[in-house]
Amino acid sequence: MQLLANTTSPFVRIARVALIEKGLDVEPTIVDPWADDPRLREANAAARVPTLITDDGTPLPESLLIVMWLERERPPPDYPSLLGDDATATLSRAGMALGVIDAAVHTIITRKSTAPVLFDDTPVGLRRRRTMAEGMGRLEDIAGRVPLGTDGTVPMLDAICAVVAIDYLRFRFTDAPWMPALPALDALSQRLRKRPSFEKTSPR
Ligand SMILES: N[C@@H](CCC(=O)N[C@@H](CS)C(=O)NCC(=O)O)C(=O)O
Repeated sequence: MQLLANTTSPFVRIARVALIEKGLDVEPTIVDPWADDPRLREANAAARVPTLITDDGTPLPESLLIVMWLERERPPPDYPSLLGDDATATLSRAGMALGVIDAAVHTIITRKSTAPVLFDDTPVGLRRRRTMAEGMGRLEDIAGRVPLGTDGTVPMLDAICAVVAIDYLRFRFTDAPWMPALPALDALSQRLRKRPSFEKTSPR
């Protein structure tokens, strides 16, 4: 099995955390998706990370498809569930975090193509910023009331996506004045950082 990955992508991190929590600590093969690495091009016409190549050579792109595949290949009770007993709530909260991640990645990528105009100040850029601030605010509200993804000891998809989101925002939008205070999510990130799956995959 091979995981084509880079060290900063939040989508890669979701897949890597899920793989490790399911007991598959695949050493990532680091590729630059922007340099059209031939290994990535061949496996995935979209040339995006993450792309997993399964043991029988089947390429599997898209972070959430990798999670779906894992849930099917390594199901509970033998392996921890990433969805828990209330899958609808878990998926709904994971969706909130994914909206934020998508807006953050879109902003970072589009900045490159709109320079010298700062994409962030365009109407679409402001919309993406609103998504980040509002999405994190909503998640923070939930995380302050109910513990995210603590069905047992292993984090579920909502906690994984929420921590991937906040760590990516802290990494790429350090001290952004428009970001609300996120004490519950910061605490969750600190707590999960003690797990090898989060510690090893921290963006750098
Ligand atoms: N929906 C995809 C998004 C993957 C994605 O956008 N990856 C970025 C890195 S954060 C990438 O490889 N970008 C290269 C490109 O867009 O050409 C997923 O969930 O895996």
